[in-house]
Amino acid sequence: MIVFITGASAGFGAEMARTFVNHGHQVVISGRRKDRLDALAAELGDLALPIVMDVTCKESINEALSMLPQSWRQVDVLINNAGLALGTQPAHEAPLADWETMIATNCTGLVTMTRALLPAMVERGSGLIINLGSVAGHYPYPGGNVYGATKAFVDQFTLNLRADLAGTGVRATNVAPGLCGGTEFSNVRFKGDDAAAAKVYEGTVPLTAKDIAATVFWIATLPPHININTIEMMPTCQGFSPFAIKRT
Ligand code: NDP
Ligand code: 8X3
Repeated sequence: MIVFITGASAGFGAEMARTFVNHGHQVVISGRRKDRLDALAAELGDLALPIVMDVTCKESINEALSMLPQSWRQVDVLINNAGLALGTQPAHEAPLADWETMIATNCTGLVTMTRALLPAMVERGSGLIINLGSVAGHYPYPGGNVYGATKAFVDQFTLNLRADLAGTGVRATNVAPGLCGGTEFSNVRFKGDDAAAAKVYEGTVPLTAKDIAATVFWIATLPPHININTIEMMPTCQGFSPFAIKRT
């Protein structure tokens, strides 16, 4: 298989790349940080192709895709993993620029990549789009405002893809994890405040990038007649809270 992963320079994406390459698949590893991609490519060898690309920039996506060598063009699996949360402030205090960046990355970037690679999949009658959603798209929490909304978009976009792709042989899946440690997610969310980031996982046994990679690999290697629509996963230590009621 040829697998195209966005956001492979860290976290889930890097671990997915390792998993697919270890099983003999070709993997395009993309992201903005060239040094990270080059280091991962050096680790993984010829089955990994590093491509510098910013999903928030249509021109960057088009340029990256146009640079793919002929033997890498027939992408079987697109994993729209690049994404981020910025901040945990309440909606009335959050910087608008953070909201714009989350929407540009988690929504616009994801649909731009999908629109670019989907027609060839439909033409061939096979292919798989795996989108990284989140439990934040299923349940509200304070400070989750736009991040959660972008992931709810991922949820519905994936289901609507399924509706349009019926009968084409092309599959689509939303993978929605909960608390997952060992990635740069919280370091990015807290804008480099690594102490605040570490606190998120204190006293927990969170999911790991390996758990997510194993799940994604399982989905991608199912027989072609099976489509996982949505898979939501949490660490056992994570649960739900009662409704918050502010009493006078
Ligand atoms: P990381 O921060 O570790 O990795 C994010 C990846 O996305 C990096 O490789 C980064 O690469 C890339 N990325 C960010 N912005 C862009 C951009 N504009 N263009 C291209 N690549 C970009 O996070 P995780 O691995 O934890 O998260 C991966 C996905 O999973 C995200 O969509 C996240 O929302 C989702 N998720 C994470 C959870 C968690 O708890 N960790 C739980 C649920 C969902 P670079 O900076 O080099 O561009
Ligand atoms: C990441 C999970 O709960 O931090 O999508 O929003 S959470």
